[in-house]
Amino acid sequence: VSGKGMLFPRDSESRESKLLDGIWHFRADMSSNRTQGFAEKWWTKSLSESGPVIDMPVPSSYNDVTEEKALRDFVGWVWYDRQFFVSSSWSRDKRVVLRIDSASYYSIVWVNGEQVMEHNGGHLPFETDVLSHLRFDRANRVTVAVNNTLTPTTLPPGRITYQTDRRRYPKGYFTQDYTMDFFNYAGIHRHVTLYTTPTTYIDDITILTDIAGNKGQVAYTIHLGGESKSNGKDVTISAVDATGKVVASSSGLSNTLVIDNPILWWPHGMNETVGYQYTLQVNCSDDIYRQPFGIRTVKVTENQFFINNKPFYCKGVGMHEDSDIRGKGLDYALITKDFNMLRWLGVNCFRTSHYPYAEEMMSMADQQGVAIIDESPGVGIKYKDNMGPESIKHHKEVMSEMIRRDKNRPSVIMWSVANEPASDLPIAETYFKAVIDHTRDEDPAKRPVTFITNVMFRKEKAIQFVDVVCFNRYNAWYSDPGHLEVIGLKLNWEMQGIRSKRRRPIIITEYGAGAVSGLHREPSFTYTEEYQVELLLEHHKAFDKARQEFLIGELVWNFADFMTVEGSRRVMGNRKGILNRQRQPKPAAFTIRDRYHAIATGH
Ligand code: BDP
Repeated sequence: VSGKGMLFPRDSESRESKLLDGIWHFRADMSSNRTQGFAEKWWTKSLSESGPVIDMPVPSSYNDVTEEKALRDFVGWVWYDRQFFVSSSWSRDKRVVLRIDSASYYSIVWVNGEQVMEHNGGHLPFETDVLSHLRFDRANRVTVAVNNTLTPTTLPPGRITYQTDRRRYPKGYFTQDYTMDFFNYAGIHRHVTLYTTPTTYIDDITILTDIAGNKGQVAYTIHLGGESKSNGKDVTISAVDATGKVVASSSGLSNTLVIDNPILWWPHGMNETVGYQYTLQVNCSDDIYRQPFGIRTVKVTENQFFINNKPFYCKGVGMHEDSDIRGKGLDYALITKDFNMLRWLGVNCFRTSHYPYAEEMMSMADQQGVAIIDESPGVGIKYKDNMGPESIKHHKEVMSEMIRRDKNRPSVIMWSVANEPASDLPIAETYFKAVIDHTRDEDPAKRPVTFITNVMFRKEKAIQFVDVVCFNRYNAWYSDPGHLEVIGLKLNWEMQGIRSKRRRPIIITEYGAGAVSGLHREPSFTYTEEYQVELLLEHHKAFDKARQEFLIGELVWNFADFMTVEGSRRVMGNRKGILNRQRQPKPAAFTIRDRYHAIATGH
């Protein structure tokens, strides 16, 4: 992995890109130990020469595109390859970078039979300069091997269990066990891109904004990559507004621009302007890069969350990257529909439960003024062996990668390092102190940091480190199912308890009930559409009381139904969506919509 930066590939006068999306050749290594591909060196020739291949779309999860159960539930190495050409104009005075925006989870990449990259972890990009491996006079081949096996030290963690009792289990019977509640979709989930930069190039840009009176302060730092020993004298910077007008300019690798009477970045519903962004145009002798940014501040006190010094109340949803056929594969139609539904619902905030989402989604949030609690893939950290030194090291690396990718985004108002870990275990104290401290150190903007707990406050060992307490609770669903009358009592008791332990604002990051579209019963009953509505309404009463004091947000679980592992607890996936998996509303969507449109924020 080259350089320090991970700027999103953007074309400019000095940069060109080529998407390698499309139909690739694909083979899952079905050998019993899943290592035939390595023994036979499948990367040395095209996959179609070393055995049978099938068509596989990129980007997409591979699980749901065929009729094979063995592939849907596959655990181990799968292999992808394709050919591509590069124009000879790319052979001179350039870097040619190969970038994969997300492959789940462990990837090795070869170009023309030479290994160029290895990356541990899904949901985050990795890239390297491949120029020296390219051929300009004939076809090139890129081969990607991806392994979805979860181990105690991956994020998310999991483990493989072998059933050895031959009297009861067939030979070779094993399962991939994990505690996270979503299907372990795998494959090349986002774009594969080749892009050029000059040899001396803009490697990284960091932008920090502040507001002083009627001035917006924009502090920037540029990191250049490549041979040149440039001291930055040839670097010029301009801040451009949405109409294309230059509003401030400067030079050098780091400096502060001042914008008079700036238009601030606001989430939806707090101001007439929403999601306003400027562009920082960076020119160095050969390279040009345009980085969008928003001017806004974020601050947390004992009871409140402020954006631009106005109190912010999060009207939110928990989400998933999940849909029919493509699983977790990036899809422009899907994310555009999702943002249209978010606006229709009146949502001003979501959590990237339970992993970093595609940059295309993050950019839509920046533009549309949707605030984001940016969550890492730290989900399912349930056992002691998920919290040892090796896990801490990996979790820190993942946080660094996330921050490197998302640090300039105005939509990101807080980092979440994990969802529902076993934060009652003694080891959790060391673990979360290390990961949370590291996250604070790494974020140049020093955003608030949290993790989401579901542990009872009395047993909680890690909320002492968070800036905002976020908790998930399924009153009248997992506990006391059918008993809506307990919701208010239990929530109040619990929030008071949390406050006595950690005096910070609270966000309820999950609450909800499963409802299968079309199931009805009067009086209501669990899993009917009526029950879901009644459960939400009962929560809202309790929220409205706490909102006067320290409750700064509510996120209903979930935006839409999503796929989970096969099992007796789930009816073809998790049905807590207020939309079904095809993004059509259940009655609960109207309940949330009425509420979110009625709650004014920031005025
Ligand atoms: C919480 C998890 C979430 C699940 C949800 C549920 O954070 O991922 O989907 O419960 O059970 O424990 O619906």
